[in-house]
Amino acid sequence: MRVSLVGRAIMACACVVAACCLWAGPANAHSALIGSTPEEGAVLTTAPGSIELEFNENILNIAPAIVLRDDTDTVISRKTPTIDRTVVSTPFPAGLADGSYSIVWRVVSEDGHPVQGLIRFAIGHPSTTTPAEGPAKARGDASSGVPWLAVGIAFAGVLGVAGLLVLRRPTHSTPEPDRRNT
Ligand SMILES: [Cu+2]
Repeated sequence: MRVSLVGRAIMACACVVAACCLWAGPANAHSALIGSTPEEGAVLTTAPGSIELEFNENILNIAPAIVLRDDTDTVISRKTPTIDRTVVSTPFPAGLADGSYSIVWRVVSEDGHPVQGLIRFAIGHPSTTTPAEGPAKARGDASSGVPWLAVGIAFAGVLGVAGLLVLRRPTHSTPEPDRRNT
């Protein structure tokens, strides 16, 4: 009975590690943006009440960021957004002038990989000057050591369970209350 429990625990750990490695491996496992307010390229008649980003899977609450810039690349707002499962949002600043704006966002997807992107939009009408290219550089470079955090947590968990199993062994030789009928 106990051997099979230990065996099951080891099997479970092995499965968790295998699943974790497979899961963290492919780059296409990152969370993807599936919708936003404002949308990329939108020309809004009025400013939205909030900036909302919707992803295809839950977002981890690890240093999310939404930065709003105007057409001169000046930062208008840089607040820590709220995460509600797959939706990351932050209030939109009131009283902004018509023109072009850009949003740079960065979140950590459920698989531990950071993802980021750029959304350009305009309120009223696009600015006559084109936005600076600065935010575009933030795009694409999503590589980082963060997946190792998940791998590290998984191995720490395995070591912890293994440690518990080892620690529990000596107690098997001492009589336990539920063994009085053997
Ligand atoms: Cu990923």
